Amino acid sequence: MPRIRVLDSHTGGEPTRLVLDGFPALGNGSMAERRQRLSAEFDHWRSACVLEPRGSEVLVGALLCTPLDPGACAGVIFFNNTGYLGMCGHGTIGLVASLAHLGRIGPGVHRIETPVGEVSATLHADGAVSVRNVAAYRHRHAVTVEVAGIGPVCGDIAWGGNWFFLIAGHGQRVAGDNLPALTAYTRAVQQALLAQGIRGADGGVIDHIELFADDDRADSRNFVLCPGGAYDRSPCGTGTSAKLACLAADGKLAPGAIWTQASVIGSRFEGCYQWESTAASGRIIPTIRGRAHISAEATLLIDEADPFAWGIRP
Ligand code: PYC
Repeated sequence: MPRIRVLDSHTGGEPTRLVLDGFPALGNGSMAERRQRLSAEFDHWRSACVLEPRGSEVLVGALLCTPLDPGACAGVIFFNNTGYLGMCGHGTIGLVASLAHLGRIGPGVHRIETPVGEVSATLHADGAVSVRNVAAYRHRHAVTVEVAGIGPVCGDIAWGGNWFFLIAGHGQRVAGDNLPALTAYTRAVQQALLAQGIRGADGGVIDHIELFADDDRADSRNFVLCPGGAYDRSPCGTGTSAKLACLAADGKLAPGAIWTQASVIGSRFEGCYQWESTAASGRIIPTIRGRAHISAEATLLIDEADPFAWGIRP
């Protein structure tokens, strides 16, 4: 019977299931090549791991891989209920906390290979983790999309390791007791962007939608819709990176200044940035700091006689 050994954690409420072993071998290519192979040949391993009955739409999976560069500490491929992610900030914080829990790493700086490039993570002595993300940038400012049942919605398109549509003027109440309305609103925007062919710079689908509001204990509170319809319980590491890129482009946050981003459930990340080269490039290197907690050590069993052995697939 196939067995998959996993370590579960959550980062600000958003879960990460780290796959330690049991997945098929994916070769020795880059993380982008291995992600492509996982998706094309072994996608049922993803669904077995994160879909019901073992998982849920909220869960993000992280396949631990041997890095190409022996100097890196790990490679990782992130996935969710509908497919694969580029980078994942909360997941990287979970990965680092998990490797520390296993005694595989200690405090210090660790390089990690992802499908969209290398990131580095600092495990601090107090257990917090800072992720120095891939370069983030705003692709388009003030894009208006016509949304069925809502009307025109204006937002920025930015890359933070995934593609985001960031909306400030939405008229929604960004609060934990308003989740169905926030989900319906952002789902409608996500579908409108797709239907109208509004995409990222590389033609990538804009599959994360982010709403912003004021917060008493942070610089901002967000609601982030993830590609598969769940909302991010954390403030979203790649979403906060995209936000920092927009703040930098608007001249609203200086390099090195701390931005505290709260999630819709009140968990928080701290973010700051440096220009990648010059301000004129518009590209920033974001750093996101947060904390993860380990929630389970488990072995998933795949019983071929189980009609839902590979997950309840749509
Ligand atoms: O933290 O970057 C993130 C993330 C992406 C999707 C869910 N969390």
